Amino acid sequence: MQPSQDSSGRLLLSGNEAVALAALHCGVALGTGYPGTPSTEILEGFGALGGKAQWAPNEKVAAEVALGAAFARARVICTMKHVGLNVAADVLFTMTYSGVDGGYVLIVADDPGMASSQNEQDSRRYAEAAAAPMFEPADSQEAYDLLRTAFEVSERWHLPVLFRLTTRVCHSKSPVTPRFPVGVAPGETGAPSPEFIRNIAGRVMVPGHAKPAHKRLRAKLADLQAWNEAEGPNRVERRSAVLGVITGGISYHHVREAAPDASILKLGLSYPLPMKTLRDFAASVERCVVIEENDPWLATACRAAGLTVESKDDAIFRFGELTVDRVRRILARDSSPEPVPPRGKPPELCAGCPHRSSFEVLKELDCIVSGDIGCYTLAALPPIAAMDMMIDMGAAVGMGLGLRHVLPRDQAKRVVSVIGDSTFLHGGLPGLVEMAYNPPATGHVLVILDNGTTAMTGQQEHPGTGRQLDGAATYQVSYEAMARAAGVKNVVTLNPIREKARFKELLAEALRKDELTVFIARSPCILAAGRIVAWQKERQALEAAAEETASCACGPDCACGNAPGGAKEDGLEENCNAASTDAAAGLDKAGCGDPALQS
Ligand SMILES: Cc1ncc(C[n+]2csc(CCOP(=O)(O)OP(=O)(O)O)c2C)c(N)n1
Ligand code: SF4
Repeated sequence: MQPSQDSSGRLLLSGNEAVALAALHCGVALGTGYPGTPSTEILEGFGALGGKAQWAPNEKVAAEVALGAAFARARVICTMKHVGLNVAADVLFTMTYSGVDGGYVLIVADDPGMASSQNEQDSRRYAEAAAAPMFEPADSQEAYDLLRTAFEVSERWHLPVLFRLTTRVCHSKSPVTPRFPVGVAPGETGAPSPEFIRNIAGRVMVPGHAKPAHKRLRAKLADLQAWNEAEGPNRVERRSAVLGVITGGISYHHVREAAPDASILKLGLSYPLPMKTLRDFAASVERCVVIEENDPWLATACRAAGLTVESKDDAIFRFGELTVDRVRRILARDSSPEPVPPRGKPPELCAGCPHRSSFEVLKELDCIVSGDIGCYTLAALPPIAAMDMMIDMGAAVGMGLGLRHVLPRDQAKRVVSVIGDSTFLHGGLPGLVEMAYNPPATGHVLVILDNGTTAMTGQQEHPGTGRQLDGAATYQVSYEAMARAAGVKNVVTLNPIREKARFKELLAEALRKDELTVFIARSPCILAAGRIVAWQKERQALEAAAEETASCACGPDCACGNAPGGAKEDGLEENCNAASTDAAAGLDKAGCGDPALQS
């Protein structure tokens, strides 16, 4: 899919689309990430343009896959939303020490105002804490242009760099003049060819190697800061000598509209900060104001360096996105209460959504529900109101176990952990292992809501769907086999719509026992069902054709790939065992179990 250009060669692109196109034009060898609004369309767009793009089970794995590729001298992007950086933080804080051989741009999309997030954390703090350079484009053209600069910086200083977008930059469309004609060949992009060069001292971060690596990192940052002062992607726009504004990202455009006469220092590389440039600018105007969304990160850095700057009233403007009107109020030092926006219609689960039935059952049994993030979080709202807590991806399992460990027996027996399929694979698996390793005295019940997709973020594939980002068939993990392998004795798969009464009966029974039980509530997301059916039909036809030419001796459901009567391929034996174990237990492993999907 190629975007169309106007007569002057410009494209109308969102920030996410601009990054995807820039990634293609920079010769990115691999794009990896985990879905999360507002970042999701970057990887989907890169894949649609012909780039190699893939979803990882979570952001940490995505960042590690990207790191391996960058160790091999490739150009890579890794995408995630702001909270995903918490999951990837472990690798982030040490990969700045090791550095990279290729170009590594970790794209993180912040969500000031929490349009679709559980917090409004500010990723600029990660740049400083992990010592990772951070770029901050203000619009689609800058997103396109700065991605190349980010690769140049990453490759020159051998450092992974952060590329911070915010919701408005991600989703607003503005014109982009591409540097290359659309459809440029990867060989013409200037990207280095991947190659492995051994460097044990540089990549094995044991203390003896990490101590000098930390010193190298600080020296690189000092050098990069000098570059940022001299020729970094920052811009001084001279206008009024009275009012000067220091800003960056989308706030730049708000300032231009709110105060067209103000002089502006616009930052494009906001870490490490060009402190001399900031000082000179602040001294050149009578009144210098820092305008930034989220935390007072930039204002604090300016004040720590002894600059006299004004900033927003954090009691009001730290919360939510900035707008032109809010910037006008900040510049006018107006801290009067803001008008309360009209209440919109609260979101709700679709009619016919399988999560509805599951939560109706949980409600009817008066369960204490330790919940998680996904469409099903909407079950916390009236009229269902049957989820008692939700904090971060995967937390349902651990929080539920914690409740079970300390609550009085009568209450502990009502606790159930409920998690979506994508979320389970993202962050719930270690919780499952903990459940069997440190089982509460009352046992525990975990419900995995397998709707065959990552519905909340727009129906992305994941390792449980059997499809890759581009829809290509791949190995489909088995929740049933995972639960058993972790040590859970009772594993039940059912359809929460068709078998609602059975679900209620078996859940009540599981709550009475002091044992561990995992339910897989399997029924497809109504919006994704058509797509899943089409894919399953296609796959069944391909499998039938393949079976005509070759088949193993393991049975009809087997995916082991062995030739008839021949030797097993390495690593595939386990699939074979899992399939036969599930078949013996009468479980519906091959699909969602919904008749609509099996027609
Ligand atoms: C660390 C982190 N990464 C990404 C997200 C964005 N996100 C929220 S829920 C979710 C997955 C939802 O899928 P699933 O668990 O299958 O539930 P469904 O929406 O399909 O019901 C994602 C990717 C997030 N909130 N936190
Ligand atoms: S999109 Fe799918 S999972 Fe989400 S509420 Fe609708 S039917 Fe349910």
